[in-house]
Amino acid sequence: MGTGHKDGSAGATRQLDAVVIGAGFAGLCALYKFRDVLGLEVQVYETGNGVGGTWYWNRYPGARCDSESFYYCFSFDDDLAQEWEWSGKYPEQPEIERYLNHVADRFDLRRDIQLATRVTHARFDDATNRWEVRTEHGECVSAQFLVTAVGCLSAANLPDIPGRDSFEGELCHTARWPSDGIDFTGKRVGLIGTGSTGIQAAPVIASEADHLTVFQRTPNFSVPARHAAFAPEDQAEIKKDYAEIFRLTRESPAGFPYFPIDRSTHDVSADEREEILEGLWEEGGFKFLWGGFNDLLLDPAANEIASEFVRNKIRETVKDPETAELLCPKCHPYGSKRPPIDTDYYETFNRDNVSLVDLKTTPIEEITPTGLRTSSAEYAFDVLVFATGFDAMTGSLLRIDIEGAGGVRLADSWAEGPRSFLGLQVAGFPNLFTITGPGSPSVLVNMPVAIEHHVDWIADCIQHMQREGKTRVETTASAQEAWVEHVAEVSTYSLLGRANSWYVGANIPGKPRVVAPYAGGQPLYRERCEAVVNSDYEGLEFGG
Ligand code: NA7
Repeated sequence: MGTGHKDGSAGATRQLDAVVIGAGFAGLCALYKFRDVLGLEVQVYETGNGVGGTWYWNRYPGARCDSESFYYCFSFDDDLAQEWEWSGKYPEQPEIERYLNHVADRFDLRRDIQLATRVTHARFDDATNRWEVRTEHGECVSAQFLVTAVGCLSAANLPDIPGRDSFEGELCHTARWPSDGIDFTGKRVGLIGTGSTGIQAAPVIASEADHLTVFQRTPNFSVPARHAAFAPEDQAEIKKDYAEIFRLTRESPAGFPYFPIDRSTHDVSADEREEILEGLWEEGGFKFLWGGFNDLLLDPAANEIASEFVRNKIRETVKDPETAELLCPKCHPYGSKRPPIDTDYYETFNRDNVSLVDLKTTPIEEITPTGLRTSSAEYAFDVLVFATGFDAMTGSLLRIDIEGAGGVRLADSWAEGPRSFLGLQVAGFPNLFTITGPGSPSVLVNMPVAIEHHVDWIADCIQHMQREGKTRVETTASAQEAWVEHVAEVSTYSLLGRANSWYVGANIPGKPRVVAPYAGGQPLYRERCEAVVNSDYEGLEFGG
């Protein structure tokens, strides 16, 4: 750390109102709101060479959104919603990246976004109530507010498998995909990981490669997406209803323009149940989780019925019974890991050029210069694809060295797991706001909806400070403690804690096991956020 840093903000070249870290959905939305609505001077820093966040980085083959396009987008500007044309139900990565670039251009956001710039340090100065923010290029700026828009699934997890760096072919993590792609033609490809990403990528890679070997540690329950292109009349219909669609996304539990059906699995006969599940399977998408019954994530017996339905679909689809059985999840309830949706995933295992390796019985021992060795066999590959996920929820925040009041580091504050008030503020870190931070519904809600809510809440808080002439805002330790307890309690009512998933940090060796997102649903969460505002910000202390 240079002397400028030790001297507080003396080394800062610019005095800003806010620094926003990240230029994905959250960063773009925050810049628009803080700069163009609040009139603040804002600088956005983004590691990537382009805007888009998740949709800039995840350019692997088959990358698609799992939420439907017409509500996986911004609602803050009517004209934007009316003029953008989505091509179909589940857009592929390039289309969403184009949308976010369009947003950046349409609102003239680029002039305040510095690309290819990672924020490395942020230090709160108690004397000035300002953040000193440093980048990898050695720049230093001072800002009253630090707003993280770093994404919940941004810190790629590249497992430290022995011999990893000795591989002489092409090795790539799906979230760090080369911009000019990888040509799989005639190649032998190894794919590690069968989460949403591996499940989207496998069918596309298999259609191009000479041979694809999928290495599966935990099988997943996947439901068909049933992607379809929009006809012009679909677009017109959506646009006519946009106000109502966006209202529903704000009011429904998961940020979709639909409310879950209020019916228990046990309210209907076995035949009716089968018919309902069959209908949802045909319709495709996330609706399978909440469109038939209200208890799949609450009642293990109800969940087992839906789980077995999916297993039977896998057994019907995959011709080789041994492969089918390996693909059937048996150790976690459906939905306790983030449920993937797919296009021809299980069908892919009927291809002659695809094989499945079960890492539970034959774990990877090392990566070799020519491929990979498990406890039972050696495999030769030209390309190794890591679809091994992310250090979710906290990884992208903790990769920045954030030092709060009194020199306390965020990494130390969160050594036992993330702690926050509403997932928006952290005790001991004044003037820091975390968009979709741990402890907020975030990944359990359609992300753009969760993001817009947070950006609005933060903007209201900043306006409140401006009105009151305050320069410092901080959550109290007791408000944070109460929220952390509430988040933990709510999580016990759902089956979310029952799987070794990234929701609980179990995919990262040594990470404390905590259900990081708030599982109480959007309505309850928004009510709590609103109650804080209406009680003159009970739980926050203002100063300066
Ligand atoms: P996920 O859902 O975390 O999936 C990662 C996959 O990689 C999963 O199958 C893991 O097995 C597997 N994995 C992770 N580490 C290893 C090692 N060391 N060895 C073998 N296999 C491993 O990440 P995705 O990118 O698919 O999806 C992330 C989210 O993005 C998704 O949920 C959506 O919200 C969008 P495991 O299950 O841990 O046994």
